[in-house]
Amino acid sequence: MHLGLGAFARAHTAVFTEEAMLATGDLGWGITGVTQRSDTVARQLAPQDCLFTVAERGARAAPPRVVASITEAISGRDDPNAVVERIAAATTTVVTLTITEKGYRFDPRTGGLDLSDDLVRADVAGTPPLTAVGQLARGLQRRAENGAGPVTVVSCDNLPHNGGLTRRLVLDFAASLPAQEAAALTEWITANTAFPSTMVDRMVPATTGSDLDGVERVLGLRDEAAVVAEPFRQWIIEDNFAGPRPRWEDAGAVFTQDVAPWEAAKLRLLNASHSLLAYLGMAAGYETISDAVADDAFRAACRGLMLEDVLPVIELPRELDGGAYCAGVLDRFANPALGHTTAKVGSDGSQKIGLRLLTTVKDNLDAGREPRWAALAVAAWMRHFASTPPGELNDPLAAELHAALPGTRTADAVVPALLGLRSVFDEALAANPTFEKLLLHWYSALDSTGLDALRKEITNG
Ligand code: CS2
Repeated sequence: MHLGLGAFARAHTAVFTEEAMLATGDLGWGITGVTQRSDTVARQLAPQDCLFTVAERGARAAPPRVVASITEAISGRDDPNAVVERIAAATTTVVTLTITEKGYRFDPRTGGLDLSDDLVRADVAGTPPLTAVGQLARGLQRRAENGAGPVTVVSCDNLPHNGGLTRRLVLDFAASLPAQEAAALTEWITANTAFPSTMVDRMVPATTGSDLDGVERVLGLRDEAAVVAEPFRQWIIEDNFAGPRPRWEDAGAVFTQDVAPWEAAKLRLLNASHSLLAYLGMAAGYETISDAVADDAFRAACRGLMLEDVLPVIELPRELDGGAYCAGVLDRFANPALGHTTAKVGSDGSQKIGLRLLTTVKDNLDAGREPRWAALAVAAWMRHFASTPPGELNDPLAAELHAALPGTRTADAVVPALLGLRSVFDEALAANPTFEKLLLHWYSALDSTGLDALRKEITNG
């Protein structure tokens, strides 16, 4: 099973699974993919027997390939009961997830399930579940009733400790059920499931019409479900499974006891500088990440963020050379053939900022250092937020955050107002004078001093 059948899942998880089957000859695997909020991908895949093309873009791109590891695509929105049934089937031994940060519906203040969320409440009350956590919990409950045996839930989203987080959210859901049900489900989950953490990496932009035309020219067929991706792909998986799984290691995945240092490197170096580029890029009118990273000053800011703010405060995996990793990240951002838009990477900022940047801000402040570049990224997000009409913002908190904004959009009005949002900044961080000073400085630089002065300041270090 795969929950969240977007472009990323097709270009990553489905490819690893197919390669594992090809490498081992064990063709017994197949993925039932579930779309979450929209049924588009399920509708695109169904009439083409769930076959789809992965077209790599950039230097050393492999020729397009047709991937066959998805065997069924269903719309979770339209048929939630089918999702529950499939999770509960004895033939399902692994459920992978790419549902994006907001799909987890957790409360960043507690790290637990957001029980004030309307959809979560409806799922707990017993309507056919529409949230991923509700589908998982109800599927596991049915599995227990069916005696369908152990299952592993594998989160593949850019969240720290994604396995432990997913487990906690499912257990929070279970605990909200009536007492007897709650006890039975909690006990079953404890005895029959594993929730390994994973780090996934592949840049996968949204597919455009011209991507589909390009694939059609090579393939000779119209593939409505084709995806484009960079050649690079990586999957680090905690070796903690409750039952059978595809031999993903034969497809290049790495199994390890401790994913945390890999997650930290990916999220706090790559994803954090991706966000920095997205917001600086949008401020300067760049449409793509490759255009933004070609701006010398913006590239220098990314380097500053990674080398000065992040590397000194994280613990890298032994196998990873920090400097080489950062250089590799900048090279990948520069891929001109990918067309990864700043708008896409900049979407859902309220969900990403905390995970990607604020831990780095705190770690530096705790060590008595100024997190200059991480603060620049947060200020650039604030500016993007305050200068874009709520209707044009792609962010689940757009309305809430806009309601908190003052009429005047100057740095000294906007920065304190957004720092007051407890769904993004905790109290201690919001009250930190060094952080606020940095935000005020960078916000004004972006807003009133102008981009050329900002570029000069960045370049001068
Ligand atoms: C990006 C990620 O959209 C975003 O927020 O930072 O999707 C990024 O491309 C992937 O995590 C790369 O593995």
